[in-house]
Amino acid sequence: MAELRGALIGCGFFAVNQLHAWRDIAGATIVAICDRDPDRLRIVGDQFGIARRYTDAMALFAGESLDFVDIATTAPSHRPLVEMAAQHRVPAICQKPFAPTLADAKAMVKACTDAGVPLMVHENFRWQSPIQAARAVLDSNEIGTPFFGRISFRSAYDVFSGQPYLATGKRFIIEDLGIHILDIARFLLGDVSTITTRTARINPAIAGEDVASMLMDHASGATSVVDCSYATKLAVEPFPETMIEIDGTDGTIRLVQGYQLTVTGKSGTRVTDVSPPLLPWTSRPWHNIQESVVAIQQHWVDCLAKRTEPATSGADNLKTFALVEAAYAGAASREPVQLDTLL
Ligand code: NAD
Ligand code: 89V
Repeated sequence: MAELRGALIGCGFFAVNQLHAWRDIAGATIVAICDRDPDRLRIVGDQFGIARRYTDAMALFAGESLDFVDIATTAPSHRPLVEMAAQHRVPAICQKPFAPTLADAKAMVKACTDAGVPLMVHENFRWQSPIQAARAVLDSNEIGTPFFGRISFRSAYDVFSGQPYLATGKRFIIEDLGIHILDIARFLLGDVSTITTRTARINPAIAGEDVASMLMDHASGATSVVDCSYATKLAVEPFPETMIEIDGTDGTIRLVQGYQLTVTGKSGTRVTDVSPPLLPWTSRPWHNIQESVVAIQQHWVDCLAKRTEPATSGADNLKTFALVEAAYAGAASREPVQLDTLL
């Protein structure tokens, strides 16, 4: 198959990982980049040797013949850029959080469906190799049917120096990080019917909540707890590891700090090191996230080639995004929220 021609919009903090990953992926090349900030455009264009550069996305779509676009801007620009891609019949990847509101996200899915173009949300955490390893254990039926899960991300890592906008929004941890952890809960235990949420702001220097505790009922009958914190000072900083506990009818899964996976099941107990590999361009502690970027982008290329729906398609991600909206609504009301009222 001919190499796919892609363009990347938004050359900021995280896009650098996406561009490194595109270089590692067979079947696709980034032929043009766009950023409204000329300095970011120059720095990133020079770093990756990409000569075709645009400060305006409309000019990019008009000037290039593209097989896909990779939108790596922050949420306020996602809807106009995805709708622009749909108008030009260009398949689109859109970074998380999908949109500022669920109504925007639904409109984006509709625009792409109506135009007949694939849409994938760059929801990469479920593609981390330790998370994939936990999923593989569930698929093997080693622990039987899961009835309880705890998916946990607790840290005191300074995310604000790399992403200063995270300190200023009214919403913080659920919208930015919790969205990943909620998606992992869906990935491992299936869709959710009800969520109950409590939040807190511990760091007085930020505007949003930095602690969130969520209790969920899954359609399968399983119960899960998703807990996230950026106010948790530990002896050894675990960022950006997600810890997992799953109890099943025939055993248990425990993914603990240091990427150690213990499975107790039908064939006894097995401890495996599921550390993500350190690729030439990745660095600790981010390598766990960085490697998942390669995996999700390769998945996108494979899906385009096979004409199959990506695992984190726009339609799929509405269910994760709805959990975010439901969590904020439930934190405000202190009442459980039914997901079917939102979808
Ligand atoms: P950033 O602010 O560093 O970069 C965004 C870039 O987009 C900026 O350079 C800005 O000038 C450009 N931009 C914004 N609107 C534009 C428009 N309409 N046209 C052209 N350029 C535009 O932000 P970031 O930290 O790189 O985050 C980008 C997105 O990635 C966010 O949605 C964030 O949540 C997400 N993110 C995801 C992960 C992950 O693991 N999936 C990790 C970090 C950040
Ligand atoms: O993945 C993210 O969206 C990042 C971080 C892991 C730092 O929260 O913002």
